[in-house]
Amino acid sequence: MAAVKEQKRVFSGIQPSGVLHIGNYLGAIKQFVKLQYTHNAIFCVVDEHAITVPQKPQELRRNTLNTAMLYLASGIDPKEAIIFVQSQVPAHTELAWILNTITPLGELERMTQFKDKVQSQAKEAGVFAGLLNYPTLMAADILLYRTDAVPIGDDQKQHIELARSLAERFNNHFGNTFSMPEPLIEEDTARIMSLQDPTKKMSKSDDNTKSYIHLLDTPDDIRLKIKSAVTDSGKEIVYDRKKRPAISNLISIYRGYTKMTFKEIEDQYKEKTYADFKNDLAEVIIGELAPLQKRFQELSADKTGFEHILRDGARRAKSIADTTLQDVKQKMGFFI
Ligand code: ATP
Ligand code: LTN
Repeated sequence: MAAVKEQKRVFSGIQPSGVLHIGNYLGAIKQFVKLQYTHNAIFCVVDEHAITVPQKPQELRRNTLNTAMLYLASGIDPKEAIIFVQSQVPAHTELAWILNTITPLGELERMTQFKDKVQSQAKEAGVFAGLLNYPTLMAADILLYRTDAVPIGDDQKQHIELARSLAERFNNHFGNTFSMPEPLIEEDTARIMSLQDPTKKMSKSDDNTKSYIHLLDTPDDIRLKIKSAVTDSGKEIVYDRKKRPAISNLISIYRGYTKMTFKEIEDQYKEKTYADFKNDLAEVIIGELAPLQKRFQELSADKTGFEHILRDGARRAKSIADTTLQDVKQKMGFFI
C-alpha cells in the first residue's frame, strides 16, 4: 500500500551546469527519492541559476534535459513528485526581484559560494550581478512553494539561512505569507570530496575529470578514477575525517551506496589493503549505477514522453507558484 503523505512540502533544485556526479546523488538526489513518498515533493532543474556563470546555449539545453532525465533515472517518479525546469515558471524571477528589495547587500557579499565563485570567475569571464543575487533567486524558488523542508548538501546551508531570514522579514512587514524552510542534510554524505583533493568538495565544474565520478561514467572510467583517487599516508582502512581525509571520503562513498555503518566497513577491511578496498568500492559504484544508466538510456529513447513529463510538471508548479505570487503582490500593494 502507498505510504500516506504528510502535507509537508519539500522543494529542491540542482543546477544544469554539467553532468551530475556521485556527490550530487549521495548528498541530494538520494534523499529526494526517499522524500517523494512521504511529502508533497517538488524538484526543479534550476537553469536560471546556472546562467550566473557563462553557459554555451547548446550545452545549457543539453545539460538541462540530462539533469531532468537523471532525476527520473535515479527514481524520482512524476506520479509522486513534480519535476520541472525553473525557466518555465516565470514567478521565480518575479519573486526574486521583489525579494532583492529586502535583501541586505552585506548578506549577499558574505556568502561563501559567492566568494569562491568570484575567485574562479574573476580570472575567466568576470563577475556579474547575477552571481551576487543568486541566493535571492534561490530563496524565491523555495518560498514560492511555501516549502517546509529543503534536502541539500552541506554547502547550501548558508543559502537556506538567507531564505529563512527573508521569509521572516517579509512576514513581519506584510503579514504571514511564507513558511519557514528547514534544511534537510544527510550528515554522512553531505559533503563528498574531490577524489584528487580531499580538502575540496566534489564539483561538476572541476577542470580535473578524475576528481569526480559522473552518474553516466562507464565501468572502466569508474575503475580508473577510483584507482587513481589520492589516499593518505597510512595503511589502515579507518574512518577519521581529520587525520585521514582521503580514505574517509572513499569510506563515506562506500557507506552511501551500501548503507553499511562505518564500523561494519572498518571491520570488513581490517586485514585488507587500500587496493582491495578500492577495487570493491569501484564494483559497488558500478553495480549501483547500472540500473540508473539503463533507465537513462530508455528515457533517451522516448523524447516525447519525457518532454511531456517536464511540461506537465511546469504546469503544476506554475499553478502553485502563481497563487503565492498573487498573494505577495496583493499584500505589498501592487495593482493586480
Ligand atoms: P557546481 O560545481 O557547478 O557548483 P555542484 O556539483 O556543486 O555544481 P549543485 O548543482 O550546486 O552541484 O548541487 C546540487 C545538489 O548537490 C545540492 O544540494 C548540493 O548541496 C549537492 N552537492 C553538490 N556537490 C556535493 C558534494 N560534493 N557532496 C554532497 N552533496 C553535494
Ligand atoms: N543553489 C543550489 C541549487 C538551488 C537550490 C534551489 C537548492 C537553486 N535553487 C532551491 C535547493 C532549493 C546549489 O547550488 N546546489
